[in-house]
Amino acid sequence: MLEFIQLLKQRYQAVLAQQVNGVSNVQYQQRIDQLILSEAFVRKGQTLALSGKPLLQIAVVGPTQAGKSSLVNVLLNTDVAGVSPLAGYTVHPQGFCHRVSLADCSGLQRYFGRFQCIPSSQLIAGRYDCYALTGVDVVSPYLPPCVLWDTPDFDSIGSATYREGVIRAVALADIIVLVVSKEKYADQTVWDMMALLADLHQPTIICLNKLSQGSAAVLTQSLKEKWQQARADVFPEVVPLYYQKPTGLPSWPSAQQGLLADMQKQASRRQHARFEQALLQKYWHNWLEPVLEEHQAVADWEALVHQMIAQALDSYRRDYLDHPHHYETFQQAMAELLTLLEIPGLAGVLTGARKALTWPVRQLMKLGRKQLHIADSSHEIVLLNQIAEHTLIQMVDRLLDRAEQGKQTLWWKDFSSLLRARRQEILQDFAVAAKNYHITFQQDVEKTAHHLYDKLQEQPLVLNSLRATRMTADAAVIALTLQTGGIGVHDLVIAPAMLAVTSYLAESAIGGYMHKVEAQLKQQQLAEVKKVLFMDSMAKKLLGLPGHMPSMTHFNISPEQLRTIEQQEKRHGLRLL
Ligand SMILES: Nc1nc2c(ncn2[C@@H]2O[C@H](COP(=O)(O)OP(=O)(O)OP(=O)(O)O)[C@@H](O)[C@H]2O)c(=O)[nH]1
Ligand SMILES: [Mg+2]
Repeated sequence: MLEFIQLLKQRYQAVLAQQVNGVSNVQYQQRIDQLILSEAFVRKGQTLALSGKPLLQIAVVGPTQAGKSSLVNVLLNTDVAGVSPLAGYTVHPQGFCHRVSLADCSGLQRYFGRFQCIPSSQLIAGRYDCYALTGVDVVSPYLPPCVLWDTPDFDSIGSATYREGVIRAVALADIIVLVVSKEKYADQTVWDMMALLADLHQPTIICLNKLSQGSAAVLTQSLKEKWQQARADVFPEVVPLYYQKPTGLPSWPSAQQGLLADMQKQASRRQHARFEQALLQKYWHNWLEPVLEEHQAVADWEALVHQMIAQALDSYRRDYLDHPHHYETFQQAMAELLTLLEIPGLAGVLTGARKALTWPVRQLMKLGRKQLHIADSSHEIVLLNQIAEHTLIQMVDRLLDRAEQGKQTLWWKDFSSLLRARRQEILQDFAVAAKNYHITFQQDVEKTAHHLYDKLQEQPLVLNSLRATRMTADAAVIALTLQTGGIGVHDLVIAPAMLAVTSYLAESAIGGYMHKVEAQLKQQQLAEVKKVLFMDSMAKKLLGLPGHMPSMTHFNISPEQLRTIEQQEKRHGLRLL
């Protein structure tokens, strides 16, 4: 699950960074926050499971200049945290170990993952994937043994660059100390953050900083209203902090000295797994919305591919198989048949040519040149290539139509560019496959010729009269000329002698049989063209295209990936969808 959340987060970030039109920036930013938070919370669960006695983690959070770092110093009674009047001063999560040894914190590195732990003196602005842990040699009356985290703000202009660090530190916390000043407490960013954290069920206190005497009650009431708008849980305890002139620091009221130690008991670690599941379940559907929209687009694309291929096959049937002037394959079988018949007198016709032909004919056949020549001159191949080209042109048009329909516009636009870029390659592969199909299919043509020949032998009357006619001798010469490369396949279809032989046989005693084998040949041919050319070559490439969409602008998470993760979670008892 962790890897999947990371993947989803990266894709959201990439898509958002491309400033893709039509994408709701605010919504995507919110989802990125939810993903960062959930990733961190899952990591926390793993950390808790691995450590026997987990350390208490307290995070001080709030908007910039609220006095977070100052409060950390107050709670620790030192000046370890950097304080400055410059907004966005703290930019890295910094943990201070109070009555906890640094060695006990070693498990935290696993939690922080790609974030590197470096000494606080070496933290530099500009590199945000790091955090610091510092041992503090004091015993604070306000704190139980814990790691106290000073966190960066989440509202300054620059905070987007270090936001992940804030959320990491905040999600780790068992207790949240929200620091707001009277200037900042009403900011929407504060309450968005509090709303986001609600599902983590962390016990929280609110420190109202930079107070002037007498203003606490009014502000607390207003705070309560804000809290209730953002969260469903009980309004937390408020700690009013007043400025201490001599130290320049706010002071923690003595009446609430033991507050943080008491809150420890409320930390609900045992329920972590339940909260984690609820968190994922809450967001899962929303997170996947653009992923599922892409799946829908891919499904629409697949339907389009099948529809267009069905149309292509219809054209093939209409313009080739069922076209009286174009269908040449059966005529090739007839030509083969003629070479099987030993036609008297043919030798005479060919005497001159025969000597010259015999050797090269055999050689050519051995090399498969006969098939090549037939394939090169075939009208069928020309037509198939035309159909393929026409199909792809139509597909691009259809994709642009989809883009204009307004749903998933960018996906369809990018996809049509992808198809245009790949079109030539697909057509070239198709042309190669078409030629190979044609050559291989000659075996079926020859088989058909042999069936006819066998049938003729059962009808000696037909066979003999066929052998004896002049038209047969003429047709046989044409057949031989085709096979030696003298004419193209299409010439065969229009040669009168060939037509005469075909109609003679059609009207003879084997006419019915001839029609049957012709129909069979066509059927085999259609099945072969469909499988080898349109399914295995064209459809396969077209259906694989969505996988080549750029990951910078699209989620590209396959239904299989999604199914795998959902099943994996189901085994852990989590029903995501
Ligand atoms: N007047 C007054 N100033 C305060 C108080 N607490 C902090 N400050 C000042 O407010 C400024 C910001 O304090 P920080 O503690 O650095 O605030 P922060 O929330 O850590 O700010 P970032 O790190 O920028 O997010 C500093 O100049 C502090 O001296 C207070 O209680 N009263
Ligand atoms: Mg600070």
